[in-house]
Amino acid sequence: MYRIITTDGRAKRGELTTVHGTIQTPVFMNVGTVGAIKGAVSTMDLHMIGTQVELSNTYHLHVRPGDTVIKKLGGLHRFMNWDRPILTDSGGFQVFSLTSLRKIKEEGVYFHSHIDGRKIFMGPEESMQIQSNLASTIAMAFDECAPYPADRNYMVNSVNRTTRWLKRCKDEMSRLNSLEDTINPHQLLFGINQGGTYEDIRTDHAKTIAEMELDGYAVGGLAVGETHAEMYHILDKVVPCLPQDKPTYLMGVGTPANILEGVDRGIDFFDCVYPSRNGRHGHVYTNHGKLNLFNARYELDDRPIEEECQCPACRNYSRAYIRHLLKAKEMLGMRLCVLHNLYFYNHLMEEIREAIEEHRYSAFKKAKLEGFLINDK
Ligand code: PRF
Ligand code: ZN
Repeated sequence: MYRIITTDGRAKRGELTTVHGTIQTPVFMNVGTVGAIKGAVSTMDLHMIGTQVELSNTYHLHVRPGDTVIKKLGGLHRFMNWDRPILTDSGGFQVFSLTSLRKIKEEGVYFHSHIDGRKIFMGPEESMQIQSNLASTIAMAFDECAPYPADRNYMVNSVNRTTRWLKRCKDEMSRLNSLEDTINPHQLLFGINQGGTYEDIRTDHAKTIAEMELDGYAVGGLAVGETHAEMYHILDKVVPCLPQDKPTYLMGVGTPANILEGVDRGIDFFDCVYPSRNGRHGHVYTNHGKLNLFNARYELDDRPIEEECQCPACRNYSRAYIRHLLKAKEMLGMRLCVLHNLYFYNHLMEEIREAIEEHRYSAFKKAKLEGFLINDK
């Protein structure tokens, strides 16, 4: 059940109530592709840094350890010891970005595993069955994220197939949710809008899926090579075509600036590997831009990464110490940077929610964006 608490311009402050608790939106989901946040971050850590939703991947967990194994162990929540909401991506994106020798057919996709090369088939039904076995809170529809750029003819065919796949996802999900041995019979299904940067294909598709009464609506196929201006333009056109009483999700996005702009265009859910990936490389976010802790200027810097930050890294350690850990290749160095970055994103979302509640989002966004530029000049 999704409820809008208040709005400020197009920005929405809402909440989505699920069987695993209520999600305050706008929210940033923390990415744990294989059921673990990269950088040796535990679910105990996630509680400490304010994570609301964990995101895992259908394709990865199907390949290893296997969704049937996870089902036997009580589902993904129990397996990874995380009791708050989990969103699983459908495999639609990962199959296209990770695997080789793919063949896309009407029934689904034939491809080779990126782990051992074995042949796998995944279609809408298989994706729903795997996500039902994982028993995530929110399942994503099986879609094709078309390459960028793709010609118009390719895009029309791809999007039409994604629409037919979505109908099959919906049917299969309602069948699975009514089975006796389903771990989470209340699993939600989000549909995914596609269409690249073709405005008319996008909006036509959005209107079509808007009528399918899904639990939420994602905008996929963005942040795949187009400019930020193109991405924002598509959001300007597409979000108004999606149901206003359902949550929206901008998949795989993005930088703190992208999130501020997405919220401003009515987006409720975000996810991205940036905070964990950058953290593993010693790149940390601050309100004054990103820092590279490998830089020699931090050798004797006794200050925390960010003065006011309440994360476990900033409350206990200096830039100089974390830099030393990174250079000595001690795992703790990476871990502290990832914890700081995820805390930074989660905390940014908290500030965003507060700004919308107080109807000062526009000024808040402007001040944040100006701050981010300071170190990047
Ligand atoms: N589809 C799915 N997952 C995704 C995407 C998509 O288009 C993207 C695109 N940025 C990220 N993750 N299923
Ligand atoms: Zn910090």
